Amino acid sequence: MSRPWFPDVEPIVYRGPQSETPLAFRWYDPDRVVCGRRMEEQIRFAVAFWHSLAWEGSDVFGAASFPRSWNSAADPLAVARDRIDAGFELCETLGIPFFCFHDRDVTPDVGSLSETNALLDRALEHLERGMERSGRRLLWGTANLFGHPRYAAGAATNPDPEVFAFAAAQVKHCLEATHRLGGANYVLWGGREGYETLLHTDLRRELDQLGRFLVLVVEHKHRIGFPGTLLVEPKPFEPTKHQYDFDAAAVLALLQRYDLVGEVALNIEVNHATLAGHDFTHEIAYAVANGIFGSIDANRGDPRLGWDTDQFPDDPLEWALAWREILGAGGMGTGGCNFDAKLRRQSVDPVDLLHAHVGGMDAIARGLLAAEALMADGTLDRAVAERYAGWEGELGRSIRAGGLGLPDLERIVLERRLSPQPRSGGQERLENLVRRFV
Ligand code: XUL
Ligand code: CO
Repeated sequence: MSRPWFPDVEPIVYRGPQSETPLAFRWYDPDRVVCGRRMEEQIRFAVAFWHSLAWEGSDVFGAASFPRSWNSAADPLAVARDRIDAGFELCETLGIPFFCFHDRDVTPDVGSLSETNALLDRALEHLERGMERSGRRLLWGTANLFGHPRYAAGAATNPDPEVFAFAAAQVKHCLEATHRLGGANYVLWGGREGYETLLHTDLRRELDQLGRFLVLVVEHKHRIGFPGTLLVEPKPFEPTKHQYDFDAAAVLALLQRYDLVGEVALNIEVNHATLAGHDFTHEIAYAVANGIFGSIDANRGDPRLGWDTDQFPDDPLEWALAWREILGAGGMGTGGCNFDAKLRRQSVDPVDLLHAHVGGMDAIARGLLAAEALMADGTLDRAVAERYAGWEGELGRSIRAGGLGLPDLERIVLERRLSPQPRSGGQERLENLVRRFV
C-alpha cells in the first residue's frame, strides 16, 4: 500500500452487539451465513467514489470543507491515482468488497472527448492494478451526464441532438470501461432527464429520445458482450423539477413502452423512494413484483427536509422490511448495497468516513438478520397467506383463471346470497410481531 490515507486505523472487524469499540461492527459479521449465503455475499456492500472520495463537502451555499489529502495533487492523473489508492484503502479497512464510480469521479473533463477518454483510460489502468492487488470488485460504473454545462437541458432528452450524440459517446466509453473492469452492472441515472417548465418542453419528444437512448445502450451492451445488468435509477426530482424516471412505476412504463423489459432492471435508492412519496420497501416490492429489481443505493433522507440529503442508513426496521422482499425474490443477484451516502459538512476528518460506513453497514446487517429471523419464524408469512386464502378456494381460483365474466359473478352473488363481512387486517398485531425481531 502506497501511504496511509486513514492513519492509525486497524482493519475494522466484527466484535458483537456488546462491543463498545467505536470502530467495530456490532452486527455486520461477513462470514456469518444468513439465508444460505455468507453475509458479505448476501449484502454485497460498495463504496461510492463520488461521495466518499471525490466530494469535499461543498454545497449550494458554500465551498469545500473537507481537507482531503488524496485530492490535493496538482496534476489530474496524480489526483486520480491518489484517489483510487485512498478508495481501495477505504474498502480494505472496512472490509467492503465492491466500489462504484462515475467516469468523472476518476478524472475530469479536460476538453475534447478524445483527450478526456485518454486521461480516464490511463487512470483506469491504475484502478485495474489496484483491483488485482486488493481483490476489490466493481459493482457498477456510470457516466456522469449531468455535471457539465452541456447537459444543463438534459443528455438524452436535450433539445440539441449533438448533446444526445455526445452523451451516447460518453456512455459507450464508460460501458466499455465497466466491461473491461469486470463490472457486475452498469447504471444509468437520469440526472437531468426531466424538465423545468412545459413552456419550452416537448414532453412526448423527450420521452422518445430517452427511449431511443436506452435502446442504444442495450444494443451496445450486446454488441460488446457485457454480461452485467443494465440498471436505471429512478428519482422523482432534483436536479430537474420533474424527472421522467420518477419512480419504479414510471421507469417500468418507459421500459414497457420502448420494449426494454427483460433488458433493464432498477437501481433503487432509499432517499429517491422517499422523495417520490413512497416507502423504500414499496419501491423494492414494486420492482420485485414486476421482475425488475436490480440493486440498491443505500442512504436515507431526513423526514423534515424535502431534498436528497443522502445520509448514511441508520434504521434496521426499514432494512428488515426491504430484506424480506429481496430475500423473497432470491437475493441480490448481480446487485448490491452501494453507499450513495455522504457525510454531513462538519464531519471534516477522513475517519468520519469510517464511522459513517460502520454505522450504515451495521444498520443494514441488523436488518438482514431480523428479516432472516422473521422469515424463519413464519408467523408473518402465514398471516399474509391466511388473508388471501379465499383466492385459493373455488371462487378465487375461477376468477383468477379468467373464466368468469360480470354476469357470472352477479349470478354467483345472487344464487349464493353472498354477503362478505369485514375482517381485521391485524396491522398493529403484525407491527408488534415485526418489532420483536428488530
Ligand atoms: C443522485 C444519485 C447518483 C446516482 C449515480 O441523486 O443518486 O449518485 O446514484 O449517478
Ligand atoms: Co444514487
